[in-house]
Amino acid sequence: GMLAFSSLTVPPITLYTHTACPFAQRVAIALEATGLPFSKVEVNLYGRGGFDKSQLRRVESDGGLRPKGYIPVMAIGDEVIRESSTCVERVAALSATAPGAVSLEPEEPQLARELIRLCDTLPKAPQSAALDQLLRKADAVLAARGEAGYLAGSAFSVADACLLPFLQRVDLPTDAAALRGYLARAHAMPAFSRTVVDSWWWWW
Ligand SMILES: N[C@@H](CCC(=O)N[C@@H](CS)C(=O)NCC(=O)O)C(=O)O
Repeated sequence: GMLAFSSLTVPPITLYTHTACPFAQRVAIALEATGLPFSKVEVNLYGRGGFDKSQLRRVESDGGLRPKGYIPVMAIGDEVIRESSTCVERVAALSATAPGAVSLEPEEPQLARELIRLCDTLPKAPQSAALDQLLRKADAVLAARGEAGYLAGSAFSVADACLLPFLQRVDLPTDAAALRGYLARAHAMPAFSRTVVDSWWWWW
């Protein structure tokens, strides 16, 4: 029936993005890590011409959303969604059922949710008590897992996809050895390194 069919096929995925945006980068990392095929549309956020905000707003309204003109926006066939952590969760749900996809579902969902929430509520500043708390927490979690662990278990998950763009942009505490080791390992992973560019926006 329809259900069996839809769980075996994933409609075309398009990510409306900008290389410099940490939120869009979350979704790009998640998609890369699953191995699901997707295409990217680079949005000309602050100018006119090319695929600019007016076109992005049209994608949003065609998908039944009140247009905001923010990236990331993700289309899965006719379904249009936004908010980076929601998009990453949706990619994880797809990854759990699509044949051949690498699953991004976390082994420790509660911890994943907590880390993502801490990251989503960071103040827009390069340094803050909240950021320090997140970095300490991530370092402690990774230290307890040993050399090969990830943020929410022994495998790469939604938590890694959501936190890495931010971990990449901040100064890590000198004594956060586990976190530093983790970031070095992440840079060696194509799913992350493909999304890392020379010049990026650090604010959020
Ligand atoms: N809460 C949103 C934040 C997305 C966001 O802030 N995107 C920025 C780029 S990094 C944007 O599209 N800004 C458009 C603008 O400032 O007009 C999410 O998680 O997706």
